[in-house]
Amino acid sequence: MTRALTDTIAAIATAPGPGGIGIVRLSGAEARGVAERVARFHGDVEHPRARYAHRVDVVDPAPPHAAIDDGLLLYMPGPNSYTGEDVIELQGHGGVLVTTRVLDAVLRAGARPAEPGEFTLRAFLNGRLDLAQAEAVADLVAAPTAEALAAAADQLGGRLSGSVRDLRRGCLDLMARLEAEIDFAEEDVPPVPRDEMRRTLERIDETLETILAGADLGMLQRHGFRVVLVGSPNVGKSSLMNALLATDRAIVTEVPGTTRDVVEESFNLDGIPVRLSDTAGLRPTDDPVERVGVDRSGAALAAADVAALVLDGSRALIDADHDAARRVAEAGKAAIVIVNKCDLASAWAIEDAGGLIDAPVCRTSAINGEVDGVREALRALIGDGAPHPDLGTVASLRHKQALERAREELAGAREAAASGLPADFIAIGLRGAVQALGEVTGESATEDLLDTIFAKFCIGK
Ligand SMILES: Nc1nc2c(ncn2[C@@H]2O[C@H](COP(=O)(O)OP(=O)(O)OP(=O)(O)O)[C@@H](O)[C@H]2O)c(=O)[nH]1
Ligand SMILES: [Mg+2]
Repeated sequence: MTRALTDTIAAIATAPGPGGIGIVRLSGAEARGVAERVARFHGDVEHPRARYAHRVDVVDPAPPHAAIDDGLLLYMPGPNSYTGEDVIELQGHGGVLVTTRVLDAVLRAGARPAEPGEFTLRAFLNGRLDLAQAEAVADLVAAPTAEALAAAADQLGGRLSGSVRDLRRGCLDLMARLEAEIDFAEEDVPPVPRDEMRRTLERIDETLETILAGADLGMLQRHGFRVVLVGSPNVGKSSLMNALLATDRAIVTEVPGTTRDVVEESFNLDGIPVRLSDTAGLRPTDDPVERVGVDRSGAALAAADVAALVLDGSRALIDADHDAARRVAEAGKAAIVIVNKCDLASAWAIEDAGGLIDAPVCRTSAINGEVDGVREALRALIGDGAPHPDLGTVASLRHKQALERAREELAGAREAAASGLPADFIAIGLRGAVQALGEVTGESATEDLLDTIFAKFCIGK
């Protein structure tokens, strides 16, 4: 990705497809000049006024200036714009072709196509947003649940950034005092009292620990996880799928071997998007179609985060159940056992499930819609750490790892302090922590990191 901030970029900012309004956005020093080459103002207007909606005809920049669209032009001069640069929005009719033609006209008038996330990258590079806030823009757009949306809005508002900046400032302050102690040891600079330093380091570490305690839930709210229903034929996997989704998504019949393909759908588990897969019953078979289905069950099991082994409580366990249990155990991932058909008389004691596989067991009656046990078992796998309301939510692995690294570096500093090592040794850990914390908010982000982050954005954002 180029880092030239001097050129003027343009992209369609609205979603592809027909809509009420289609917006082409420009950003850069030439935004206004480019726009004036494709816009004919209504009335006696030569240059657009800042933050004013002008009625314009959008025309081809080349003679004979054929009309393309008519709409509104908005001019947001830098530095008080989204990107910090001069920004122009051309709002026209939201057809796919017309919006594409407006963009084409703007490009021929001197702008270049924006890369994915380049508007937000510029906002970051111009100090309008820090890195964690810029990442929240993408999270906000992609939020799969209300909880993920609230967390992204909170992060965009700067709560996590504020906490991390406070911690970084605390480390920087201590580091500066230690460096003064090192540099002016001969002079009258008093050493930093070690007790006070220890307390400060402890406080910073405790805050980091509190923030990180909510990270797993924060990340799950954003990315969700995959659960696969596996088991021998006819135990009620598809019925469970339908009951959990509260729809008739998967085909259910009394014939063993009904499901052939993997059926996937998402449901909301207390704000966490769960991708649920129903699979073909596992059994040896001569039917070539069913055999492909069984292979696909194996692939779905391999791709899942959690395996749910489904058993039929109303009939004795068969070889295929033992087989399925072995495959789940061998997959080596988090697992739960669902004993289904509990509305019927049980043919075996639920404790026997423990002999099959070491995993939490729940009982269901899919046919009666009684599947809360599955939700509870899945919820229990996640644990109960929750994001701290005042400190902000960690919702990305990148942030989690950077904060964990900061803790490790601080542990080094604390150890050095505890063993009475000279100030230089303590400063090394502090410097590492400052670096790691700065990766969250962007003070110490490398170009490669920025490229990776912004490449995941959509074009026009
Ligand atoms: N009594 C009772 N019957 C159930 C229950 N769940 C499913 N069934 C019945 O069991 C039979 C098989 O259900 P499915 O959901 O198709 O089972 P499956 O595990 O998806 O089967 P395959 O796709 O063939 O592997 C159907 O006749 C269902 O109505 C339940 O909780 N109680
Ligand atoms: Mg099925």
